Amino acid sequence: MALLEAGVQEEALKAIARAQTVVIASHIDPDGDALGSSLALALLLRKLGKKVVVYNRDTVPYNYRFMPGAELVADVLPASCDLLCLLDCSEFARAGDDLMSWRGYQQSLCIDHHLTASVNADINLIYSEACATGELIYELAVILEPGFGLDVAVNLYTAILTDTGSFRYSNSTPSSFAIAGDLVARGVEPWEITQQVYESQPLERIKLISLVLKTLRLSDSKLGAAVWVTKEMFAETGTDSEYTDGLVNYPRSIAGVEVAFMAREVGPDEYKFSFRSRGRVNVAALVVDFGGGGHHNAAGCRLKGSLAKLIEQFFALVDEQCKDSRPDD
Ligand SMILES: [Mn+2]
Repeated sequence: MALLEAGVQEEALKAIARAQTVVIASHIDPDGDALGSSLALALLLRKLGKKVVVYNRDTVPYNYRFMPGAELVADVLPASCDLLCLLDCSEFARAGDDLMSWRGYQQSLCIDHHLTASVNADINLIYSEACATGELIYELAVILEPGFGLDVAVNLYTAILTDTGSFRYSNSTPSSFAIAGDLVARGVEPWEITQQVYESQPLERIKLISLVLKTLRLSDSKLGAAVWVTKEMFAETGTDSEYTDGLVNYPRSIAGVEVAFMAREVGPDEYKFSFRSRGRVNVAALVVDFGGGGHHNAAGCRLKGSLAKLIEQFFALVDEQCKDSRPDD
């Protein structure tokens, strides 16, 4: 496939071929793509006889524990390795403080598809047109081991399924469907994966959703919508942040809403904001001034301050941005 620039891909393949010991790391609060691309690459490299450590600061969320190799994910870094592969994020800081300060690698390779990627690994295989990092790993997989098995296929399918919102988002390209088709041909059962990822919700999550939906607020123009989740809500329902995945899609799904966000309390007067756009507003650009990043339709940032004031500030920004862009821009 011609998706990747041959030069960088070749460089990446050479680095992988040279390495005997590999650490695969990904961003904190891992999603289906972070885990799917990490585990797919790990299983491929193990098959090639390499020693692989899969690192993540955080634990695997309940709905991704079925993924083949999920038990490999650990929050411990080895003393050293030949190659560090940083997947689904381009900044070492996104993988947590421990990874950021770790210097135990000879060479670093970043494989990512985020828009606001700042390039800082030795080799940077970054392609923002890819629907998921899993798509870039697939491109490597068909070269590294053309006959790769169901374990790798399930991970890549989950990566692409989740990052395309089950093939509903605008990043679902002919290539996403072609790769998914190939993975299904290799034995992936779409309904099996759907049930694991989306239809295995603990009752506690539904209770949390009912609390979060009660916080719903709309901006003056009704083009922006916000919800929030507090530590108190987690305590009341016996949940934690891993139960909030996808919650921000509820306010975005309201007719007329262009941008929705969810604020999650992470410390005293400190919040993590997840933004979702319907397409008119580039939310990656919206959060960049606040030290955040992401994609056109999905981005995030972390801020300190009064929640009410932060929400007002973002509502004002959203209303202004929507005023500036006509629906068919
Ligand atoms: Mn991704």
